[in-house]
Amino acid sequence: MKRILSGIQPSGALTLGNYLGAIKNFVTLQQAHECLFMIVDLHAITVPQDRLVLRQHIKELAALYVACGIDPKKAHIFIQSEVPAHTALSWVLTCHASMGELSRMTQFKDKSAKQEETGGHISAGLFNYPVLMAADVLLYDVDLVPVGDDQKQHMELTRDLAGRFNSKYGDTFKIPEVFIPPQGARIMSLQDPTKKMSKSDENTKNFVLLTDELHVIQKKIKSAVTDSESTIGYDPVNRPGISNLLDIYSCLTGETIETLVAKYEGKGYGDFKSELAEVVVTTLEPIQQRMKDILQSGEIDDILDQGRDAAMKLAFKKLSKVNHKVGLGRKR
Ligand code: ATP
Ligand code: LTN
Repeated sequence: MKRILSGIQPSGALTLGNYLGAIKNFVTLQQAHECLFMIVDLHAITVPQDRLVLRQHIKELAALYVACGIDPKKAHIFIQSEVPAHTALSWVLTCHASMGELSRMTQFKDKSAKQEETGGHISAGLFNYPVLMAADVLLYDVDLVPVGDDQKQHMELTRDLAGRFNSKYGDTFKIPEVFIPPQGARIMSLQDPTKKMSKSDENTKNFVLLTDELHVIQKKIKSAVTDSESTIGYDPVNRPGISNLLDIYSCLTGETIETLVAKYEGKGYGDFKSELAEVVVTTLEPIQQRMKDILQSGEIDDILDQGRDAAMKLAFKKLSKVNHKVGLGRKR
């Protein structure tokens, strides 16, 4: 049985992009694999966070995992900061990563530019972000890491660091494969379909949040940017708006793009968007209801305790091996 691990930052309510690019695949993968799903709060603090809001987001993300269909009996759900081995391994890996390779990370370039624009400082944590992500993965002998398209470069770095460590100290880390879903890996912004849908976007019309009120979801989908043509067609380069909406529709219903294009032949954007809005609402309504129930029931703390204990055992073993290989501490 293969081992799968992934994580999401509790940096805000999740978008439809996070759902289609990540969580939906986690739910499928848990059926046949051993899974670990994290709430990566240490990654979230690489940019400023309000402490009370962060705490709230951590709990909500845990509840959302379960509400979306992750079964705590099949998968371990845990909070990254509750397993200290993540930061410990991250330090050792930091000492094996180069400034040059970390400077080339496009997410660092984008996020640091954004911090600069808004007058915020650029933390060293933001620079080291990908090394912490590598530690998250390498602690657990993971086979497969399901992520959206934007995390490809970080996963390449993870593989490089693992390979480098193995050749210096002998076989220590399993080199993980990355799983980018064939569809839904890059859901685009609703108002600017040339950039990815992101939960930290200032313009709330650019994304649908999984927790948005249903009438707000309807409105956001109906006012999504398309183009001046009048047919429903798929051409991501020349017609990114309608193509993005077709991707969302297809991911949610399982109908192929060709089927959808045929289904809407002779119909206009108005009909298409209304029906897509209905599809999104039908998917999200039960998730929202389950999330409320889970938060009210208080069951999430037990789930997170169990997840932490299971993760801690695995992680401690790997960390001890690494420390020994590097020559840290004492020999007993
Ligand atoms: P932020 O905007 O705060 O940096 P994010 O949503 O880009 O956050 P995460 O919350 O860490 O980043 O992402 C969790 C998962 O969702 C990752 O696997 C990421 O690749 C995926 N993801 C994020 N945005 C999209 C998107 N627009 N389309 C598909 N997958 C996405
Ligand atoms: N950087 C990732 C979140 C993340 C992650 C991980 C994903 C942190 N650690 C380990 C997979 C495996 C992102 O999606 N922004």
